[in-house]
Amino acid sequence: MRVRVLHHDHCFDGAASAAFVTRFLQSKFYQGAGFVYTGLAHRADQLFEDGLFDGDINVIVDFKYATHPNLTWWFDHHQSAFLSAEDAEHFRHDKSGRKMFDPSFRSCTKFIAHIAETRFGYSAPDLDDLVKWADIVDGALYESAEAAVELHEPAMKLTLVIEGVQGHSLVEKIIRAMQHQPLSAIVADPEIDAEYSRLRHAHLRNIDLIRKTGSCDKGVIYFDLVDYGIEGYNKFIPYYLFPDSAYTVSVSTSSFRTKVSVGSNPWVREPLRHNLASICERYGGGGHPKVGAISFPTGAIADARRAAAEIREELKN
Ligand SMILES: [Mn+2]
Repeated sequence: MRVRVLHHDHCFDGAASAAFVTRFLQSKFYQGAGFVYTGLAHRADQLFEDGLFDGDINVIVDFKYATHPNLTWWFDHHQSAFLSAEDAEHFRHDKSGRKMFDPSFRSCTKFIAHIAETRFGYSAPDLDDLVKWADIVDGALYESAEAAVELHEPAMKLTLVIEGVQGHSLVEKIIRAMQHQPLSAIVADPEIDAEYSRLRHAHLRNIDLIRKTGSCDKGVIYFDLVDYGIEGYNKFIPYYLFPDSAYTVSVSTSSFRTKVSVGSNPWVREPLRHNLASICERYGGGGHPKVGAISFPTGAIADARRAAAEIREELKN
């Protein structure tokens, strides 16, 4: 038997969710099954191709709902979990008891751990540290912007690798390692350590680049990385550089999308006035109340910049 796990790609919580759900399903439902992993990214065109659901069992974690009849399990915690009102309606009529959604959880990993324990009597104490760090990383619960940017903890090093590495094979290696190894052992793996060293240089360069291209007006940071061909950057760099800011809006582009990223400063004291997922949803994007994004086709840079400019103005109020 083959279990296909579709997870949010290049995301620590997405990888940790895939690792945790594997342990849970292997132990409680599918002993001896082979688990295979596919990373999913938000993009402007079709999100789910039919061929994705090719396992005997198909699981989505930390990513949008799919109405595909071959979808067996689904766990998500994004406010924007449904592509359409029809999808949300489809979910409400689900009778399987295996489609789970709770946007009040900061990480999907913790949500899966909670459901596994409370509904299925499954717990994995050796994964407590993994669950704890997924919550810190996805919930932005770092004590400071310095702690989020300076990469001392193994989980932060792994986050840099997972978010920055090209392709899926190293992410898959990490997902498999997360099921049985402590994070400190995973970062010590020579292949992962080599990628970390490479990406750390890029990270330091990104800090310089955002310092150079970024500006902050009325609490809103803005920068545009389109000309530099950089899509991925540690999302806390802007608050490290502009500690008095409340929001960030940025434009970047990669091989498969042009992206507007919208974030909020986790260390700001005043309550935030805007729901960023709702703002992004108006432009066809989504996310969480405190962080969201919009994907455009690669060539639609002018559209992306226009949306970014509008959102920037809206957030200044
Ligand atoms: Mn998540």
